[in-house]
Amino acid sequence: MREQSNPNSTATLEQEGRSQTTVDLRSDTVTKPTPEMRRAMAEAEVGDDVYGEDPTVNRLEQRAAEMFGREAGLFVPSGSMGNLAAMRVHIRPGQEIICEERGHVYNFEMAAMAAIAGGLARPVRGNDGVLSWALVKEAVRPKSPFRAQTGLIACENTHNIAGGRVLPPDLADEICDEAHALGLRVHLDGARIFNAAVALGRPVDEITRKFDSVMFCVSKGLGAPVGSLLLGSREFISQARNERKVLGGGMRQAGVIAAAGLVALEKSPARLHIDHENARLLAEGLAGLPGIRLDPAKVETNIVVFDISGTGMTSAEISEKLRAQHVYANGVSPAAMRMVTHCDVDRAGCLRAIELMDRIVRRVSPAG
Ligand code: TLP
Repeated sequence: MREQSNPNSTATLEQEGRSQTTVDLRSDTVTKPTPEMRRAMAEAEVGDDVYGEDPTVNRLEQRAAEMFGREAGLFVPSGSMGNLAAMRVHIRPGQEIICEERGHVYNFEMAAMAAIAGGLARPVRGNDGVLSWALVKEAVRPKSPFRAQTGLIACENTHNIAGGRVLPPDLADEICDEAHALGLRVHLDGARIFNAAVALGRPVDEITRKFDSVMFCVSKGLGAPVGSLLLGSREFISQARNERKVLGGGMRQAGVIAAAGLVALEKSPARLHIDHENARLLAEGLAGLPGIRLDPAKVETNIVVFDISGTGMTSAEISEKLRAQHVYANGVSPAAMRMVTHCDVDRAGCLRAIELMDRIVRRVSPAG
């Protein structure tokens, strides 16, 4: 469990010049390391990881690989770098990458897929972000001298912009089986795979077993300050290690941050259900407000995305009004907003966000 003294402690907030009552729902990336993480960081045994000599990084890579039933793991500074290194290993420049239309690799990674991996996105619209083989197969290019060829299929679980939707394991397995039958590889952006595992009540190795490579983040809901892991076969990871260096991600005494990742991996999954309960609470409260469209039954994990077009305000306007009262939330488009629960917001914070949203959409002044 996360220690009580850490989250948004008055001292920390004062040091940062933030209000004691800030409720930050912008992302689960905003979480601060727990005292246990900070202790582990201070005491971490380190070495030069580019030489493979950092014992703490090695332990994190081995532990992650073991949890996911994989031969090897690679610690990378960010989820974006993990996805990019994987894409550079899997495809040749000029090949297509089939991904979900609102997927992170396509929309939020600065077109690195094209600019640095040489891939052309072939986006497919999923059902609430959920891909199936029936949808993916339509986008697979037949062998042709006139067409760029499919190089990779990239899935996302949970799906961020679709509101933290879980990719059902049978659909994931089918995509992988059918892709493999055609000689295609499948990569999983599992930035929040532990949230999916908790929602499904199944271990991460079971729900990711057929993917050729998996990326997950310790720096999101798991609460570590920095880092992600890329997992796969020994051969894949050895190639990805070279790609990490090409991308400038060869870190030296990275055990200092890997130590927090180890704590996150061992301790944090056990508390993610709290974030899911808070997200559901938030969704149920928001769904009843005038001008907001949202189906709380679809909120399976820690992300709530909702349509605000009926409020007559844009997401930027609502964000600004929220921020003035120390509640932070961002738009995903002018007509939609996202709120993400995590270990540094509690039930009371979510209730406060609902109450404030109620006043904003009803145009009642925050002071009442
Ligand atoms: N997502 C961030 C933003 O970039 C949108 C967030 O606040 O949610 N895959 C998925 C599914 C992600 O949501 C993210 C980050 C990443 C990859 C990239 O991770 P980082 O930020 O570590 O590069």
